[in-house]
Amino acid sequence: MPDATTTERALVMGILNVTPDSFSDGGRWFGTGQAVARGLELIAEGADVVDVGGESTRPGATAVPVEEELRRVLPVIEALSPRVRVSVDTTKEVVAEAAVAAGASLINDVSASLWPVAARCGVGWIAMHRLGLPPTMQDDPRYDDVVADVRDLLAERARRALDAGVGEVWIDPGIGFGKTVDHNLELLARIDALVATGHPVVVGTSRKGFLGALAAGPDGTPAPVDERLPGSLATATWALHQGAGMVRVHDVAATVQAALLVGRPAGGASDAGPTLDTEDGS
Ligand code: HH2
Repeated sequence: MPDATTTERALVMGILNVTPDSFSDGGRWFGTGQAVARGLELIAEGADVVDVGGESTRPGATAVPVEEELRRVLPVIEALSPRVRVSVDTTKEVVAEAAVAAGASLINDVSASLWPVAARCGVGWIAMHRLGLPPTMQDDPRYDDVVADVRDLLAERARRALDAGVGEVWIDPGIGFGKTVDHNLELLARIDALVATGHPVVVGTSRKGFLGALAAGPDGTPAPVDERLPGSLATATWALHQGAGMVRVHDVAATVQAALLVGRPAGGASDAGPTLDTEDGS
């Protein structure tokens, strides 16, 4: 399976929400068959990791019982994990453990608290920052210094995970999780500060609300989710340019193209990739 050190470009994690209520694609891949088919599409588009989640974390989302979350994600993980690296997007210990038994090798943890499970199961762990919980996290979030606060919390969690024996620890600023538009932009402008901790960094901006707000129409209506690809791609590219090792996205093919460009050495084509001369001379 590829990792950040062996591929020529940063990694692209494709989002697979097996939920009826996710903010951008809720209900589209809710059945197991639909979800597996979508996962195969993400693989065909070039996803290095497919992130399977059975509980929406969008602002205002309600919690899903364990049994229901297991029912949603396990068959999808079993079907996809022989073909691609699978992460499980969960905050529940029981779900994380069962997902690993079903084939997941990375725990994507928006609560930044499941490192003991990752240590016990011998898998990788993503620690994401959030302030508050989904039902209320967008109600007036405040920080002393958002970049320093997020970086310090993540560095502390990463250190604990490494001390506990987790071999692969990623950190993620948690764009949109208890953050205003300005907080998100400040964090995006300082991804380099997270990279400087020495831990590999994941960033997820794909189709998120702040992109809709920034691209609002003249009457202030946010751009709809299916019109947020330009902002999604721009912010993913921006994060990669500052050294992020992985981006979590809905639009995998477009992001893989961006990742290839950002990874290309300045001043010419790399030996490893296709040349920049094309048949149509462009
Ligand atoms: N964002 C979401 C969910 N999981 N995990 C990481 N590591 N980083 C993120 O930024 C992140 C995440 C929210 O996006 P999405 O999965 O598309 O929506 P929903 O939570 O509504 O299912």
